[in-house]
Amino acid sequence: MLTREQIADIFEKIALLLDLQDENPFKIRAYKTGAEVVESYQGDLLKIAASDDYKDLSKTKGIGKALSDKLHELATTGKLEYYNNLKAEFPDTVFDLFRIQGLGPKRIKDLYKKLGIASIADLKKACENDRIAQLPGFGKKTQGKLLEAITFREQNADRFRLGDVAGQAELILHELKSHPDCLRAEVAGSYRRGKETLHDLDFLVATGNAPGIMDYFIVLPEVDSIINHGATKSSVRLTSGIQCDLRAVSNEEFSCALVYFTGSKEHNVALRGLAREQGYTLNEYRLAPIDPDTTQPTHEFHDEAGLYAALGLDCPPAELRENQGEIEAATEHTLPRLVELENLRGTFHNHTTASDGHSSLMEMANAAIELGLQYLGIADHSKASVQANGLNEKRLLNQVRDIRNINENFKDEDIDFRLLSGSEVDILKDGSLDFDDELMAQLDYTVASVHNAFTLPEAEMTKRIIAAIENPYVTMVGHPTGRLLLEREPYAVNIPDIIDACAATGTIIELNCNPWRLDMDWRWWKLAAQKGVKCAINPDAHRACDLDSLFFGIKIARKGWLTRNDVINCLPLEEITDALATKLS
Ligand code: DGT
Ligand code: CA
Ligand code: CA
Ligand code: ZN
Repeated sequence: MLTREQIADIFEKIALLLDLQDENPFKIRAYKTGAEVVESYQGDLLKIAASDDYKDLSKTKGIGKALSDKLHELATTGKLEYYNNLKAEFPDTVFDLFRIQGLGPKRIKDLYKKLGIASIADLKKACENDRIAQLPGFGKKTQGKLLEAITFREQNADRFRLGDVAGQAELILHELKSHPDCLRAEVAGSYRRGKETLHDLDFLVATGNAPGIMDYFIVLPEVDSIINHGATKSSVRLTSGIQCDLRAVSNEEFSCALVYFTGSKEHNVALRGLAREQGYTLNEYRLAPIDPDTTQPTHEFHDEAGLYAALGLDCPPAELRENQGEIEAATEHTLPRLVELENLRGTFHNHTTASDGHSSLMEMANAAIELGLQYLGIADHSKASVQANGLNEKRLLNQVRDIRNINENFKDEDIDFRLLSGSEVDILKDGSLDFDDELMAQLDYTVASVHNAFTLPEAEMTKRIIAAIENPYVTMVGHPTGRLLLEREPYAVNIPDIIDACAATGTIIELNCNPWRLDMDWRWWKLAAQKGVKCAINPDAHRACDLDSLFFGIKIARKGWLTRNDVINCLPLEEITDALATKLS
C-alpha cells in the first residue's frame, strides 16, 4: 500500500513532468498544492480516498475533482495510469537533474530537447565535452558551475543528513529495545555525537542471546537489504539508503563497547592513551591492567560514567566527543552543563503563508503552544525575496497588526503565550538592508540574511554581512554561510570576522536548525560563546511541524559546547523583548 509521502511524491513528480511538457501553469500549481495538502491533511486521508466517500475529498481546499479521482485510484490500486503515461515519455533519471544546483525546469527542458540529456551522467559528460558552454542561455560560466555542483554531489554520495535518518534511527532503537532478550540498546557512532551528516548508523545492544537479536534485526520493516548476517554483528541497508550496523555484546561489556562505538575515533585514541598512562588497556570490551601480575585494582563499573570515573574523568556528553578539549575538561572537572531541549522557551525565525510558508499565524502559534513554548517569532521574507513571496512594507505592517490582535486575544484568555513580530530582512548585494530603519524599529527584532549574489569573493561577502551587522536594528544574522548540507556549499565568508563584528555590536548569531542547514556550523560556536556572542536556535520553519527540528538545533548547540546562558531562546517571555532590544539601548 502506498504511504501518504509516496502519494505526495507522485503529485510532485507529475508537476515536474507537466512543467517539462510546457503545460499550463495552473495545472502544474494544482499538483504542487495537491502534494502539500496530501502531506498536511488532518485525518486518515488514505482511508477516505480508498472508501466510496472519496468524492468528499474534493471539498478540501487544494483538492479538486481531478485530484480526488486520482487519490481514489492510488489508494485502491496503488497505481496511477495518468502518471505512468506521463512518465513513459521521459527516462526516470531525468528527476535527478532537478536536484542539481542551478537547474530548473526551463533549463532541463532545453538540455533534454536540444542535447538529449536525461541524467546527471549525461550532463557531466556534456560539460566535460564543452557542449553546455555552446548552448544558448548557458555558457562557459554556467557549465563550470554545473560541473562543480555534480562533483560536490558525487563527493557526498555516501553521506546522509542527520535529519533525514533520525526518524528511522529512533524507530529501530525502539524496536531493538522491545525485543525480550535486549537488556540495553543505544544508537552509537556519529548519530549519537550529533554530527550534521552521517555515513552509517551504529547500533549496540547488550544481550545474552546475540544470534536471536541478529535474526530479528535483519528482517525489521525498515530494512531494504541484508549486507552481512553474523552471530554478533550484522549490517543492513535501510529503505532510506543508509547502511546500519548492529553489534551485540554481553551486559558486562556494554559500557566499554558503548564508549568505543560512540567514538569519535580521535576521542577514543586520546582516551586509550590516558588509560595507558595509568597502567590500563582499554578496548571495545574491557578496561584491564596492562600487567596481569600487577596489584593494580580492576575497576568495576556498570555504565559509561563509571568507565570515565575509573580513569578519573567526568563523563563527557556524547556530542562533545571529538577530541576538541573535552578530555582535558573532563579531567579538570570543568565540563560545561550543556543546553537541553527543555530549556527552550521560544524561537524566532519562522515563516507563514504570508511569504513562502504553508501554515497560518494561528497554526504556527498553536504548534508552538503544543511544544510548551512561551513565544514564537514570525520572520517572513522581505520584498527583495520575490521568489519567496516576500512582504513589502504594507503587508509587513498588516502582519504586525494581526499579531498584535492575536496577542490581545491570548491576553484576554489568560494564555501565557505571545507571537513576536519580526522579519527576515534580505541583506542586499551592497550590504544595505531591504527595509529602512524606521520600519525595522516597529518590529520586535529582525533576522538579516543573504539570499542572493552567493558568488561574491570572500572579502566582499564578509564586508557585506558586517555592514548589515553594524545596523542597530539587525538583531541577528540568519544562516550565516547559506550552506545546504550535501547539496550546496557555503558561500565564501570569513566566520571569525563575522563573530568579532557580532561581539562588538551585540548582534546575535542564528543557529538555523533546519536539517538542511545546521548553520552556523557547530565547529564555530565555542569561539562565538567565548567572545560573548549569543546564539538563537531557529527552525526556519515553513510549516507548523517544522518546529520539531528544534531537536536538531539543540544537538548542534550542545556539540558547540553551548550552555543555556549562551542561547537567547532560553530566556522566559518576561525577559525576551528587552533582551532582543539590548543592541538599541
Ligand atoms: P560516520 O562516518 O558518520 O559513520 O562516523 P562514525 O564515527 O559513526 O564512524 P564509524 O561508523 O566508522 O565507527 C563508529 C565508531 O567506532 C567510531 O566513532 C569510533 C569507533 N571506531 C571505528 N573504527 C575505529 C578504529 O579504527 N579505531 C578506533 N579507536 N575507533 C574506531
Ligand atoms: Ca557510523
Ligand atoms: Ca559503522
Ligand atoms: Zn532565509
